[in-house]
Amino acid sequence: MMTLRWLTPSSRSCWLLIGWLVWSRFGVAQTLPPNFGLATVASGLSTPTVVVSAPDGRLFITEQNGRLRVVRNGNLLPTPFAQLTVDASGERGLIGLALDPDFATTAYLYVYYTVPANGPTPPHNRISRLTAAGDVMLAGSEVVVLDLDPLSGATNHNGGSMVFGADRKLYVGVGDNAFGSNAQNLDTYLGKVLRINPDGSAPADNPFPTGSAARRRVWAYGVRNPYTLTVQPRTGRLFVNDVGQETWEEINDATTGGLNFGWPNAEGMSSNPAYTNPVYAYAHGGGDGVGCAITGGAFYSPALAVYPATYVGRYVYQDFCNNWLNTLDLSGTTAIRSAFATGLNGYGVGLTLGTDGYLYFLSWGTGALLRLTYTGDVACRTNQAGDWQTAGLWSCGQAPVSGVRSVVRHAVTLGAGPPRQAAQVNLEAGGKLSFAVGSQLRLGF
Ligand SMILES: [Ca+2]
Repeated sequence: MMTLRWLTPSSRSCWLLIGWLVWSRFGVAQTLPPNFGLATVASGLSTPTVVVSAPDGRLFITEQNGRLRVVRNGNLLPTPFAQLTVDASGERGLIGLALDPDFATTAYLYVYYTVPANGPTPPHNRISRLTAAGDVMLAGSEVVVLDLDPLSGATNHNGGSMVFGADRKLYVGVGDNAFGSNAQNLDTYLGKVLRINPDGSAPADNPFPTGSAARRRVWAYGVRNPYTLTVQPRTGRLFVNDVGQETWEEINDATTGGLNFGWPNAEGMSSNPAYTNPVYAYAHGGGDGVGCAITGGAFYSPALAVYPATYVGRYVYQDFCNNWLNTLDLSGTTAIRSAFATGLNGYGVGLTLGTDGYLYFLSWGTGALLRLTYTGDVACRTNQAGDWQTAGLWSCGQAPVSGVRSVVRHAVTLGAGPPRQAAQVNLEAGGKLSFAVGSQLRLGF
């Protein structure tokens, strides 16, 4: 087993974690809700760190060693998209990836990786922009966006997560480099969530618009190892999963700029009004709902839901050591946790929503890309306005027709006029029809 240092504060904890992992992998069966399962999409990855879904359906995967890989039509392409030169010691390496909001036209990708030491110059983390030429990087296309602080000898707490906000700014999670005091110092990038323009410059409307280069790019501070960031579709709310030290894993709402999340002076819930508490925190320990490191989170808010409606809108998150997925309902004032899956493949990271409506994550331990499958009802909805009998109208590629054995699980209202001339289909919230695989759908007229 490779190092677990990225997630563990001490060697003592490390051995405790290994104990949990052994217990988890060999003593606990995989449990998932009815009709859910795990499918291995790709294997043979080398310490995968992030998976991102492109609008064309491809999945881009970073490997810690600097390789960027592509999965197309369910196949891991043998030729890497790119091989970056990185320092991959400890938790360093190629550990972040975001696609340009206009990727379909710009072909820009943004990566976060550790530049190796160069003579007396220490290693540091870097954000660069790459340009795709099909399934490989356009040669010579790397443009450095931002170089972060020189790193100390500590190889852990590098963060690396990057997401574009609804404001088209790039948000970047940067770890504290294992020195907690960095997180409260606004004049270093370390221990922060940054907000930058895609060219690396500081937006004028950032919360600290004057001062040092770092200060002008700080969006949120007081974080330890903000391993993953997530933007909620439609609302644009920004959530930060901060890996904790000894006791708590945090999910923080960083939608508002300038917040201080307390590290290293507070962890988990604090009574100090200077610090913003997490919207949810879970304790360290063994079992479902507790763990050692929050390594992924994604809103299940797809264009096309392929899981049951009860999951739509939920925040799904994962723990590295205890191999579970839980969900949060964040729609109210208090986050409501629900159990979901336990005993999953080893050491999950990088939970993300695919454009196909499925959740994906990486098994850091086994080098696999996994898809959370659902084999119950399939979802079918209209993907454009038009005649309901046009097959291309329906996301499932199958025109619902009057017939037998039909199941309608969600009401649908057709526009006025004879069915064949119905020009508008109004769907319920969530816009979904569901019916059993292979059945035909009768619309009730
Ligand atoms: Ca905190």
